[in-house]
Amino acid sequence: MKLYTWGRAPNPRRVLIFIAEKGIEIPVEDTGEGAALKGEFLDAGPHRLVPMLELDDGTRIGEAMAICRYLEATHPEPNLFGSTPVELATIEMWERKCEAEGILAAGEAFRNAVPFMVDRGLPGYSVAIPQIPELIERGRVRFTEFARKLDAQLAKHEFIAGDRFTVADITALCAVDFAEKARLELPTDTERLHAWRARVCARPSTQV
Ligand SMILES: N[C@@H](CCC(=O)N[C@@H](CS)C(=O)NCC(=O)O)C(=O)O
Repeated sequence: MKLYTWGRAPNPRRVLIFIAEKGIEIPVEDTGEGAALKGEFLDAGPHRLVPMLELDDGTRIGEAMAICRYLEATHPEPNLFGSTPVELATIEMWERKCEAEGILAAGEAFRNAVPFMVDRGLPGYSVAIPQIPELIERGRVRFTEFARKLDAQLAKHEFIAGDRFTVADITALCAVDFAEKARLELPTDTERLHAWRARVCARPSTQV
């Protein structure tokens, strides 16, 4: 088994933290080459994206959450996706929000701004996708809304999807840390979110 990653890119990091929480050993290959993924990795398909988990029989599983679900099924403890029906649904809801409103908002601000992402406005394409400078500000607005939503949720619970650490916290942390690279700041008045970040960053798994 092998996990393909790319430096500290946020989506592979979701899986790396998940693996560390589970205490699983999986060989990692960094597919980065300069500012892009290596050609031979892209040619092997099918998605032109990392993370990608390759099983011993050659099966390739893409999408961070698909990989994490596979690993949750093969290594059930500690549970990170929920146990009861309501917990499973709540964690899924928050994890999806953290990807859609957090990681993608930060990505919008990042990919449309940095020079090395010229013509790579969206990941995973073999054709040029031009940057759209207007999306930088939209990403900032979306990310700020997201931060306020998490802060309000943290008034009710210690963690994003309830009172224990789950995969939703992993995606939320990767979004918040990635936003920093996109020069998006957490609003100063989101004290609960700042405190949660410090709590989660103290976990050894998040040091990747
Ligand atoms: N929804 C996908 C997103 C994967 C993704 O966007 N990966 C980025 C790295 S964070 C990538 O492969 N980028 C390649 C590129 O920019 O060429 C997932 O959850 O795995």
